Amino acid sequence: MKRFTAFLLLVSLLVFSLAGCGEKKPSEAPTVTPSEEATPELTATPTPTPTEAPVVNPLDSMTLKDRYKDVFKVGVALPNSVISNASQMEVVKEQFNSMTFENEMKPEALLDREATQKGYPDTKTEPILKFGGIERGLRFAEENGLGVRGHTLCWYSQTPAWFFTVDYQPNSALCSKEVMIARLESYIKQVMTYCQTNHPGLIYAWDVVNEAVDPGTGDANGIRKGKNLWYETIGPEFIQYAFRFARKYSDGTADLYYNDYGCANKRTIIVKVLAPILAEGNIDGIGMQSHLSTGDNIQNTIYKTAKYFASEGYKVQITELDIGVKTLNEDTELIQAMKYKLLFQFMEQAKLNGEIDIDSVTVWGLYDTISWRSKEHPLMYQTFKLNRKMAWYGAMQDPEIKAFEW
Ligand code: 9MR
Repeated sequence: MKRFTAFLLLVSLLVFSLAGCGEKKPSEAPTVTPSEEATPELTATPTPTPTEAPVVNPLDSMTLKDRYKDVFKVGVALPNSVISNASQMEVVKEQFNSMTFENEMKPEALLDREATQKGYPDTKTEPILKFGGIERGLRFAEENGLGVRGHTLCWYSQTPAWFFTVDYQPNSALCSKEVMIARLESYIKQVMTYCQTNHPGLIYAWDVVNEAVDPGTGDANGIRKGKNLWYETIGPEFIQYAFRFARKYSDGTADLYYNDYGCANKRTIIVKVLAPILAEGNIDGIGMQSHLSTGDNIQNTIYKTAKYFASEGYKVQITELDIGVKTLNEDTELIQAMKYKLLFQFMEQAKLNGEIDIDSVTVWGLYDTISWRSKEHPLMYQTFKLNRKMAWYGAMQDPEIKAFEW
C-alpha cells in the first residue's frame, strides 16, 4: 500500500512537472514542424497568437533511425496490409531502417500445401515453398535501405501439422525422425537460398529457432515439449539441427539468432540449452522479444538479462518490443513513454560502453489498433493515421520525459 501511495506521488509529481510548467508536452500537444501542420491527422498544436512564437520540439524534425544511426538499427514488424499501404510505408521508411515480416515469413505462410501434397512421394523430403508473399516487402526493404530480420525458420507454432506427417496429409501418422530432419534441412536451405540469391545481403539476422524453451511444461532441460511437433518427431536435438543447417546454408551475411519471450525468467535455462550450439559455432545471438507491460522494470528484465547473455558470449537484439498498458490515459501514456525511454537508454548506453553487442531494436508493429495486443495500446503510433504517441518521444529519449523506475 505504501509503495502504491509512493508510486501515485511520483506519477503526480511527474505529471505536474510536465503539465504544470505550461511548456510543451510530447504527445498531448506534440509540437509540430510547419510541414506537419498541414497534416490534419496529427494532434493539432494550439494556434499561436501573433505575438507568441510557436513552440517547437526539436525532436519533431528528427527520426528514430537517425537518432540511433551510430548505435543500432531501429526496426518494425509489418504485416502485408501495411506493406501494401503506400502512405504508411512513407512513415516506415522515414523512421525505420529494419523490418520483420509479422507473419508472412513463417513456415505456415511459405509452405505450399497443395503443391507439396500433390507432389508426394517426390516431395517426401523436399517440401515445396512459395515466396510470393514476401517479395513486395523484400523489394521495398531493398529499395529503401532497410535491413530485414528473417522470422522465423523453426518454431512449434505457425507451422502446419500436415508438414510433420508421412504423406503430408493432416490426419496421417507422424513421420520418422530421419525424414523430419531431412525436411527441416530442406526447408531451411530453400528459405535461406531464396533470400540470399534474390536479395543478397538484405537479411542481416535469422531467427533460426523461436520459443523453444519453456521451463513450465518443457522436458527436464526446459525444452518445449507439449504441442511441439519438432520435439515429437526429432526430439530435443531439433534445436541443434536447425542451427547446424542454418550455418551450413548461410552465405555469412546474416547472424543466426535464438529468439524467445520472457527471457528474464528463463535466462540461465536458455544459456544451458544453447551451450552446445554455441560450442559448435552455429549461433551468434539471442533475440529478446520484450513483450512488456508498464509494470515491468526495464533494468531488471531487459538490461540485466541482455548483459547476462552478452557476458555468455552472445550478441543481443531486442526483436519484438511492445509495452502494454491496461487503459490508455494521459498518466499511463506517460509511464509507457518512460519505459520506452528507459529501454532505448539502457540499450544505447550498454552498446556505447561496450557492454552489450546489440545491432537492432525492433518494435512489434507500427500502430496500436493492428497490434496483436491492440487492447493494451503497446506501440508508438496510435491508429492508421499514424499519430505519434508519447512513446515515440520516449524512444527518442525526449529530455522532457523523465526516466526512473520504482
Ligand atoms: O504478431 C503476430 C500475430 O499477428 C499472430 O497472430 C501471432 C500468431 O502466433 O504471432 C504474432 O507474432 C508472434 C511472433 O511471431 C513470435 N513471438 C510472439 C509474437 C506475438 O504473439
